[in-house]
Amino acid sequence: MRIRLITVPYDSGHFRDRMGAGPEHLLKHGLKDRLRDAGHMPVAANIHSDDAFLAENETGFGLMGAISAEVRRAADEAAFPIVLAGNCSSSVGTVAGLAPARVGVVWFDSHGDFNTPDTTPSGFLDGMAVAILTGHCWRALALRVEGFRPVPEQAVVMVGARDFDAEEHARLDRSAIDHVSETAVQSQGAEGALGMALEALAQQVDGVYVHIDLDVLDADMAPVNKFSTPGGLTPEQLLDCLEAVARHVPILAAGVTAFDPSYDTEGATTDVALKVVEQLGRSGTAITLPSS
Ligand SMILES: [Mn+2]
Repeated sequence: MRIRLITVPYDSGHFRDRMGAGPEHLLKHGLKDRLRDAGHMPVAANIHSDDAFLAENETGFGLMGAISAEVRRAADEAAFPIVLAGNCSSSVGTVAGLAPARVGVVWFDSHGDFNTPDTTPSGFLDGMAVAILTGHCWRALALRVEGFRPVPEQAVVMVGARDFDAEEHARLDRSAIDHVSETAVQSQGAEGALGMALEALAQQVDGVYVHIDLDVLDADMAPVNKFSTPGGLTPEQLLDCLEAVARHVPILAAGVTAFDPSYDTEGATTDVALKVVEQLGRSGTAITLPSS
């Protein structure tokens, strides 16, 4: 399979800083060779902002537009797009690039990313990524990302989220987003915990975007960033979950985000991240999108 590795080395508009260092770290640690060894043809496409002054929101939404264009390019060449990004808000660009396909979202993350500008305690744009995707906020800027249409809440399955802000949690409870906890995965296994939610998703969409904020992993086993929390999925559970997704619904694109290599003092997280991308290589579906 042709794989378009789209790297977005930014965190909150900062180039190669903090989680913005993750994408190139994975390339340096042999990501392309691993994919080649598995029989794929990886092509790296590096996204850079040409903003004269880098600013979180302006640069962030500009990057989403560039990601959308790269994902469309992947579809044109029947390649599977994997976006390696500092930020979870990259998801908006990836989903936009898959238009006009009806796209669902499977969202792995220790956080809900479901704040809005009016509920966020931090102001961090990434804490709003799912809210942007589902059309709850930042609508004007999101609609400027070519191809973007809000994803219906009922086409979103959230897996492993365990660290919420109070108002964010209330918003999530009121929404139609399906939330599968890490404890459900741990007690029922990936298929048992996710099977029904994925079947429901498969009924509604042409395929899914799989978002892997690596901090869905248990921080004690694989520290990912300053927001990592203990009690999450083990590496094996995450890989099992990705296999389960692929059994039920075509994976049209994937994103691997939020990895700050400075937290990975033992190399454990790098190892899991490489395995996750390998698993995505096995699971992905390279599609040719109908032209809109
Ligand atoms: Mn996130």
